[in-house]
Amino acid sequence: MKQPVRVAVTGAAGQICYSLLFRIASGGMLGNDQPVILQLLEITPALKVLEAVKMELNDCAFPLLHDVVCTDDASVAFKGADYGLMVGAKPRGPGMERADLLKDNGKIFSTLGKVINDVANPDMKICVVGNPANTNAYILMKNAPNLNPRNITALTRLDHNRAVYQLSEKTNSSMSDIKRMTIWGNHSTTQVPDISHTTIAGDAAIDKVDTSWANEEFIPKVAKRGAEVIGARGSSSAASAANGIIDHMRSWVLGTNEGDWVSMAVHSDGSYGIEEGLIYSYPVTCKNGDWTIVTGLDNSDFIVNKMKESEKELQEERDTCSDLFA
Ligand code: NAX
Repeated sequence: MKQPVRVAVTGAAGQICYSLLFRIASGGMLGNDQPVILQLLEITPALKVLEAVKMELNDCAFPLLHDVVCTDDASVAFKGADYGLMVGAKPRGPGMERADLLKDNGKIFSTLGKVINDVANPDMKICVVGNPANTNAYILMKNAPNLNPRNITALTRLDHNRAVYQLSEKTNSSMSDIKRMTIWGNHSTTQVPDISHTTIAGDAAIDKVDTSWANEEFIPKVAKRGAEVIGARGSSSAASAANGIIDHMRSWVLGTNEGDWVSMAVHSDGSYGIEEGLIYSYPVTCKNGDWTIVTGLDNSDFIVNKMKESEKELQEERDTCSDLFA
Protein backbone atom coordinates (compact mmCIF):
# COMPACT_ATOMS: atom_id res chain seq x y z
CA MET A 1 0.00 0.00 0.00
CA LYS A 2 1.22 3.54 -0.80
CA GLN A 3 1.96 6.05 1.97
CA PRO A 4 -0.98 8.43 2.63
CA VAL A 5 -0.85 11.86 1.00
CA ARG A 6 -2.13 15.03 2.61
CA VAL A 7 -4.96 16.84 0.83
CA ALA A 8 -5.75 20.30 2.21
CA VAL A 9 -9.20 21.63 1.32
CA THR A 10 -10.52 25.10 2.13
CA GLY A 11 -14.19 26.03 2.42
CA ALA A 12 -14.68 22.46 3.59
CA ALA A 13 -18.10 23.00 5.20
CA GLY A 14 -19.52 24.57 2.03
CA GLN A 15 -21.69 23.20 -0.75
CA ILE A 16 -19.03 22.04 -3.19
CA CYS A 17 -17.10 20.23 -0.49
CA TYR A 18 -20.16 18.32 0.66
CA SER A 19 -19.78 16.41 -2.59
CA LEU A 20 -16.03 16.78 -3.15
CA LEU A 21 -14.67 15.39 0.13
CA PHE A 22 -16.52 12.10 -0.16
CA ARG A 23 -15.21 11.50 -3.66
CA ILE A 24 -11.62 12.23 -2.61
CA ALA A 25 -11.97 9.87 0.35
CA SER A 26 -13.39 7.09 -1.84
CA GLY A 27 -10.37 7.20 -4.18
CA GLY A 28 -12.05 9.03 -7.08
CA MET A 29 -9.41 11.73 -7.29
CA LEU A 30 -6.04 10.09 -6.75
CA GLY A 31 -6.83 6.44 -7.43
CA ASN A 32 -8.09 3.40 -5.58
CA ASP A 33 -4.64 2.58 -4.19
CA GLN A 34 -3.84 6.01 -2.72
CA PRO A 35 -4.67 6.56 0.98
CA VAL A 36 -5.42 10.16 1.96
CA ILE A 37 -5.37 12.40 5.00
CA LEU A 38 -7.88 15.24 4.66
CA GLN A 39 -6.80 18.54 6.25
CA LEU A 40 -9.90 20.71 6.24
CA LEU A 41 -9.93 24.48 6.70
CA GLU A 42 -12.92 26.64 7.57
CA ILE A 43 -13.60 29.99 9.18
CA THR A 44 -14.31 29.70 12.92
CA PRO A 45 -18.15 30.06 12.74
CA ALA A 46 -18.33 27.10 10.33
CA LEU A 47 -16.30 24.67 12.47
CA LYS A 48 -19.39 23.09 14.03
CA VAL A 49 -20.79 22.20 10.61
CA LEU A 50 -17.34 20.99 9.58
CA GLU A 51 -17.30 18.59 12.54
CA ALA A 52 -20.59 17.16 11.25
CA VAL A 53 -19.01 16.65 7.80
CA LYS A 54 -16.17 14.81 9.54
CA MET A 55 -18.69 12.59 11.36
CA GLU A 56 -20.26 11.66 8.02
CA LEU A 57 -16.89 11.02 6.40
CA ASN A 58 -16.02 8.68 9.27
CA ASP A 59 -19.41 6.98 9.02
CA CYS A 60 -18.64 6.02 5.41
CA ALA A 61 -15.75 3.84 6.68
CA PHE A 62 -13.73 4.62 3.55
CA PRO A 63 -10.75 2.24 3.53
CA LEU A 64 -8.47 4.91 1.97
CA LEU A 65 -9.27 7.62 4.52
CA HIS A 66 -6.51 7.63 7.13
CA ASP A 67 -7.37 10.77 9.04
CA VAL A 68 -9.51 13.92 8.96
CA VAL A 69 -8.18 17.13 10.49
CA CYS A 70 -10.63 20.03 10.99
CA THR A 71 -9.22 23.44 11.75
CA ASP A 72 -9.60 27.20 11.41
CA ASP A 73 -5.81 27.60 11.42
CA ALA A 74 -4.35 27.68 7.89
CA SER A 75 -0.90 26.69 9.13
CA VAL A 76 -2.39 23.44 10.49
CA ALA A 77 -4.46 22.80 7.35
CA PHE A 78 -1.53 23.24 4.97
CA LYS A 79 1.22 21.64 7.09
CA GLY A 80 3.07 19.22 4.82
CA ALA A 81 0.18 19.28 2.31
CA ASP A 82 0.81 17.57 -1.03
CA TYR A 83 -2.37 18.84 -2.68
CA GLY A 84 -4.39 22.00 -2.05
CA LEU A 85 -7.96 22.48 -3.19
CA MET A 86 -8.80 26.13 -2.65
CA VAL A 87 -12.58 26.17 -2.60
CA GLY A 88 -13.30 28.60 0.26
CA ALA A 89 -14.24 32.13 -0.73
CA LYS A 90 -16.95 34.69 -0.05
CA PRO A 91 -19.95 34.59 -2.37
CA ARG A 92 -20.87 37.78 -4.23
CA GLY A 93 -23.37 39.62 -2.02
CA PRO A 94 -26.28 41.87 -3.06
CA GLY A 95 -25.11 45.14 -4.61
CA MET A 96 -21.49 43.98 -4.57
CA GLU A 97 -19.40 45.01 -7.56
CA ARG A 98 -17.05 42.51 -9.19
CA ALA A 99 -14.12 44.70 -8.08
CA ASP A 100 -15.27 44.40 -4.43
CA LEU A 101 -15.43 40.62 -4.76
CA LEU A 102 -11.97 40.64 -6.29
CA LYS A 103 -10.57 42.61 -3.39
CA ASP A 104 -12.32 40.58 -0.66
CA ASN A 105 -11.46 37.18 -2.05
CA GLY A 106 -8.04 38.34 -3.21
CA LYS A 107 -7.19 39.06 0.43
CA ILE A 108 -8.06 35.46 1.38
CA PHE A 109 -5.70 34.15 -1.29
CA SER A 110 -2.81 36.48 -0.45
CA THR A 111 -3.03 35.40 3.21
CA LEU A 112 -3.25 31.70 2.35
CA GLY A 113 -0.41 32.04 -0.18
CA LYS A 114 1.92 33.30 2.55
CA VAL A 115 0.99 30.46 4.90
CA ILE A 116 1.34 27.83 2.17
CA ASN A 117 4.74 29.25 1.29
CA ASP A 118 5.91 28.58 4.83
CA VAL A 119 4.35 25.24 5.76
CA ALA A 120 3.30 23.23 2.68
CA ASN A 121 5.31 20.70 0.73
CA PRO A 122 7.12 22.88 -1.88
CA ASP A 123 5.94 20.45 -4.60
CA MET A 124 2.31 20.92 -3.56
CA LYS A 125 -0.16 20.87 -6.44
CA ILE A 126 -2.90 23.49 -6.13
CA CYS A 127 -6.29 23.91 -7.81
CA VAL A 128 -8.02 27.23 -7.13
CA VAL A 129 -11.82 27.10 -7.33
CA GLY A 130 -13.04 30.11 -5.30
CA ASN A 131 -13.91 32.98 -7.63
CA PRO A 132 -12.47 34.89 -9.39
CA ALA A 133 -10.51 31.64 -9.69
CA ASN A 134 -7.78 32.60 -12.20
CA THR A 135 -6.92 35.86 -10.46
CA ASN A 136 -7.06 34.27 -7.00
CA ALA A 137 -4.56 31.69 -8.29
CA TYR A 138 -2.37 34.51 -9.58
CA ILE A 139 -2.47 36.28 -6.20
CA LEU A 140 -1.67 33.03 -4.38
CA MET A 141 1.26 32.39 -6.73
CA LYS A 142 2.70 35.85 -6.13
CA ASN A 143 2.51 35.33 -2.36
CA ALA A 144 4.07 31.84 -2.43
CA PRO A 145 7.45 32.23 -4.15
CA ASN A 146 8.74 28.91 -2.72
CA LEU A 147 6.21 27.01 -4.82
CA ASN A 148 6.71 26.10 -8.45
CA PRO A 149 4.32 28.40 -10.38
CA ARG A 150 3.50 25.47 -12.68
CA ASN A 151 1.86 23.82 -9.66
CA ILE A 152 -0.66 26.62 -9.14
CA THR A 153 -3.67 26.12 -11.39
CA ALA A 154 -7.32 27.21 -11.53
CA LEU A 155 -10.45 25.26 -12.40
CA THR A 156 -11.96 25.47 -15.89
CA ARG A 157 -12.72 21.75 -16.11
CA LEU A 158 -16.34 22.34 -15.15
CA ASP A 159 -16.63 24.69 -18.15
CA HIS A 160 -14.91 22.03 -20.28
CA ASN A 161 -17.37 19.36 -19.15
CA ARG A 162 -20.31 21.69 -19.71
CA ALA A 163 -19.05 22.27 -23.26
CA VAL A 164 -18.78 18.52 -23.93
CA TYR A 165 -22.36 18.06 -22.77
CA GLN A 166 -23.71 20.89 -24.96
CA LEU A 167 -21.97 19.50 -28.04
CA SER A 168 -23.14 15.97 -27.35
CA GLU A 169 -26.73 17.16 -26.97
CA LYS A 170 -26.57 19.23 -30.16
CA THR A 171 -25.08 16.44 -32.27
CA ASN A 172 -26.89 13.59 -30.54
CA SER A 173 -23.57 11.89 -29.90
CA SER A 174 -22.07 10.09 -26.95
CA MET A 175 -19.97 12.21 -24.59
CA SER A 176 -17.30 9.52 -24.59
CA ASP A 177 -16.84 10.04 -28.36
CA ILE A 178 -16.04 13.75 -27.90
CA LYS A 179 -12.31 14.53 -27.70
CA ARG A 180 -10.15 17.65 -27.72
CA MET A 181 -12.63 20.17 -26.34
CA THR A 182 -11.00 23.47 -25.40
CA ILE A 183 -11.76 26.30 -22.98
CA TRP A 184 -9.47 29.29 -23.45
CA GLY A 185 -9.03 32.16 -20.99
CA ASN A 186 -10.73 33.22 -17.79
CA HIS A 187 -13.33 31.27 -15.78
CA SER A 188 -15.87 34.02 -16.41
CA THR A 189 -18.27 35.01 -19.14
CA THR A 190 -15.31 36.02 -21.36
CA GLN A 191 -14.12 32.39 -21.48
CA VAL A 192 -13.84 30.91 -24.97
CA PRO A 193 -15.33 27.44 -25.35
CA ASP A 194 -13.92 26.29 -28.70
CA ILE A 195 -14.86 23.28 -30.82
CA SER A 196 -12.56 24.16 -33.75
CA HIS A 197 -10.23 21.26 -32.95
CA THR A 198 -12.77 18.95 -31.34
CA THR A 199 -13.57 15.54 -32.76
CA ILE A 200 -16.65 13.36 -32.44
CA ALA A 201 -15.86 9.68 -32.99
CA GLY A 202 -12.81 10.83 -34.95
CA ASP A 203 -14.64 13.32 -37.22
CA ALA A 204 -14.29 17.11 -37.00
CA ALA A 205 -17.04 18.51 -34.76
CA ILE A 206 -17.24 21.75 -36.77
CA ASP A 207 -18.43 19.75 -39.80
CA LYS A 208 -21.42 18.52 -37.78
CA VAL A 209 -22.80 21.90 -36.62
CA ASP A 210 -23.43 25.34 -38.14
CA THR A 211 -20.75 27.95 -37.52
CA SER A 212 -23.50 30.27 -36.28
CA TRP A 213 -24.46 27.70 -33.61
CA ALA A 214 -20.81 27.28 -32.55
CA ASN A 215 -20.16 31.02 -32.33
CA GLU A 216 -23.49 32.51 -31.28
CA GLU A 217 -25.24 29.82 -29.23
CA PHE A 218 -22.68 27.33 -27.94
CA ILE A 219 -20.16 29.86 -26.57
CA PRO A 220 -22.63 31.96 -24.51
CA LYS A 221 -24.55 28.84 -23.42
CA VAL A 222 -21.41 27.34 -21.85
CA ALA A 223 -20.08 30.65 -20.53
CA LYS A 224 -23.41 31.45 -18.82
CA ARG A 225 -24.28 27.93 -17.67
CA GLY A 226 -23.30 28.78 -14.08
CA ALA A 227 -25.89 31.57 -14.01
CA GLU A 228 -28.47 29.23 -15.55
CA VAL A 229 -27.91 26.72 -12.73
CA ILE A 230 -28.19 29.48 -10.11
CA GLY A 231 -31.48 30.58 -11.72
CA ALA A 232 -32.89 27.05 -11.52
CA ARG A 233 -31.44 25.92 -8.21
CA GLY A 234 -31.18 29.13 -6.22
CA SER A 235 -27.50 28.47 -5.51
CA SER A 236 -24.40 27.86 -7.56
CA SER A 237 -23.25 24.59 -9.13
CA ALA A 238 -21.98 22.27 -6.43
CA ALA A 239 -21.89 18.57 -7.40
CA SER A 240 -20.80 19.37 -10.96
CA ALA A 241 -18.13 21.75 -9.63
CA ALA A 242 -16.87 19.02 -7.29
CA ASN A 243 -16.81 16.64 -10.24
CA GLY A 244 -14.78 19.19 -12.24
CA ILE A 245 -12.23 19.42 -9.41
CA ILE A 246 -11.95 15.61 -9.24
CA ASP A 247 -11.45 15.44 -13.03
CA HIS A 248 -8.90 18.30 -13.00
CA MET A 249 -6.74 16.70 -10.30
CA ARG A 250 -7.12 13.17 -11.60
CA SER A 251 -6.00 14.17 -15.10
CA TRP A 252 -3.07 16.17 -13.70
CA VAL A 253 -1.85 13.43 -11.35
CA LEU A 254 -2.76 10.26 -13.27
CA GLY A 255 -2.48 11.62 -16.84
CA THR A 256 -4.72 12.38 -19.82
CA ASN A 257 -5.86 9.77 -22.32
CA GLU A 258 -3.84 9.20 -25.49
CA GLY A 259 -5.13 11.40 -28.31
CA ASP A 260 -7.16 13.64 -26.01
CA TRP A 261 -6.56 16.75 -23.94
CA VAL A 262 -8.29 18.66 -21.13
CA SER A 263 -8.70 22.35 -20.22
CA MET A 264 -6.81 23.75 -17.23
CA ALA A 265 -6.04 27.33 -16.25
CA VAL A 266 -2.25 27.28 -15.89
CA HIS A 267 0.73 29.60 -15.70
CA SER A 268 1.02 31.01 -19.23
CA ASP A 269 4.38 30.58 -20.94
CA GLY A 270 3.34 33.06 -23.63
CA SER A 271 1.78 30.39 -25.87
CA TYR A 272 -0.72 31.76 -28.40
CA GLY A 273 0.50 35.30 -27.68
CA ILE A 274 -1.01 35.40 -24.19
CA GLU A 275 0.93 37.38 -21.60
CA GLU A 276 3.44 35.21 -19.80
CA GLY A 277 2.62 34.55 -16.14
CA LEU A 278 -1.16 35.00 -16.34
CA ILE A 279 -3.21 32.05 -15.13
CA TYR A 280 -4.96 31.33 -18.41
CA SER A 281 -7.02 28.32 -19.49
CA TYR A 282 -5.39 26.28 -22.26
CA PRO A 283 -5.79 22.84 -23.73
CA VAL A 284 -3.21 20.66 -21.95
CA THR A 285 -2.03 17.09 -21.89
CA CYS A 286 -0.77 15.58 -18.62
CA LYS A 287 1.81 12.90 -17.93
CA ASN A 288 3.82 11.91 -14.85
CA GLY A 289 2.13 14.56 -12.73
CA ASP A 290 2.97 17.44 -15.07
CA TRP A 291 1.00 19.34 -17.71
CA THR A 292 2.02 20.56 -21.17
CA ILE A 293 0.16 23.19 -23.17
CA VAL A 294 -0.99 21.88 -26.56
CA THR A 295 0.79 24.09 -29.07
CA GLY A 296 0.49 24.64 -32.80
CA LEU A 297 -3.30 24.88 -33.02
CA ASP A 298 -4.43 27.11 -35.84
CA ASN A 299 -7.09 29.49 -34.49
CA SER A 300 -9.52 31.61 -36.52
CA ASP A 301 -9.51 35.40 -36.14
CA PHE A 302 -12.87 35.09 -34.35
CA ILE A 303 -11.38 32.80 -31.67
CA VAL A 304 -8.13 34.79 -31.41
CA ASN A 305 -10.07 38.01 -30.81
CA LYS A 306 -12.10 36.35 -28.08
CA MET A 307 -8.95 34.90 -26.49
CA LYS A 308 -7.50 38.40 -26.41
CA GLU A 309 -10.66 39.81 -24.76
CA SER A 310 -10.39 37.21 -22.02
CA GLU A 311 -6.68 37.98 -21.59
CA LYS A 312 -7.54 41.68 -21.24
CA GLU A 313 -10.07 40.90 -18.52
CA LEU A 314 -7.44 38.89 -16.62
CA GLN A 315 -4.95 41.75 -16.93
CA GLU A 316 -7.56 44.17 -15.56
CA GLU A 317 -8.45 41.84 -12.67
CA ARG A 318 -4.76 41.52 -11.81
CA ASP A 319 -4.25 45.28 -11.92
CA THR A 320 -7.26 45.84 -9.62
CA CYS A 321 -5.56 43.66 -6.98
CA SER A 322 -1.97 44.81 -7.45
CA ASP A 323 -1.75 45.89 -3.79
CA LEU A 324 -2.08 42.20 -2.79
CA PHE A 325 1.28 41.19 -4.22
CA ALA A 326 4.69 42.73 -4.55
P1 NAX B 1 -20.22 27.98 -0.12
O1 NAX B 1 -20.56 29.39 0.27
O2 NAX B 1 -21.25 26.91 0.07
O3 NAX B 1 -18.91 27.52 0.68
C1 NAX B 1 -17.79 28.32 0.78
C2 NAX B 1 -17.17 28.01 2.13
O4 NAX B 1 -15.94 28.72 2.21
C3 NAX B 1 -18.03 28.45 3.32
O5 NAX B 1 -18.28 27.32 4.15
C4 NAX B 1 -17.18 29.52 4.01
O6 NAX B 1 -17.32 29.46 5.42
C5 NAX B 1 -15.78 29.10 3.56
N1 NAX B 1 -14.79 30.18 3.64
C6 NAX B 1 -14.95 31.51 3.43
N2 NAX B 1 -13.81 32.16 3.65
C7 NAX B 1 -12.89 31.23 3.98
C8 NAX B 1 -11.51 31.29 4.33
N3 NAX B 1 -10.86 32.44 4.39
N4 NAX B 1 -10.87 30.13 4.62
C9 NAX B 1 -11.53 28.96 4.59
N5 NAX B 1 -12.83 28.84 4.27
C10 NAX B 1 -13.50 29.96 3.97
O7 NAX B 1 -19.72 28.04 -1.61
P2 NAX B 1 -19.52 26.86 -2.68
O8 NAX B 1 -20.78 26.67 -3.42
O9 NAX B 1 -18.89 25.70 -2.01
O10 NAX B 1 -18.49 27.60 -3.69
C11 NAX B 1 -17.19 27.93 -3.30
C12 NAX B 1 -16.51 28.80 -4.34
O11 NAX B 1 -16.45 28.13 -5.61
C13 NAX B 1 -17.21 30.15 -4.63
O12 NAX B 1 -16.23 31.16 -4.69
C14 NAX B 1 -17.79 29.93 -6.03
O13 NAX B 1 -17.94 31.14 -6.72
C15 NAX B 1 -16.73 29.05 -6.64
N6 NAX B 1 -17.11 28.30 -7.84
C16 NAX B 1 -16.17 28.13 -8.80
C17 NAX B 1 -16.38 27.37 -9.92
C18 NAX B 1 -15.31 27.16 -10.95
O14 NAX B 1 -15.58 26.48 -11.94
N7 NAX B 1 -14.10 27.72 -10.82
C19 NAX B 1 -17.71 26.73 -10.17
C20 NAX B 1 -18.53 26.60 -8.93
C21 NAX B 1 -18.46 27.74 -7.96
O15 NAX B 1 -19.30 28.76 -8.41
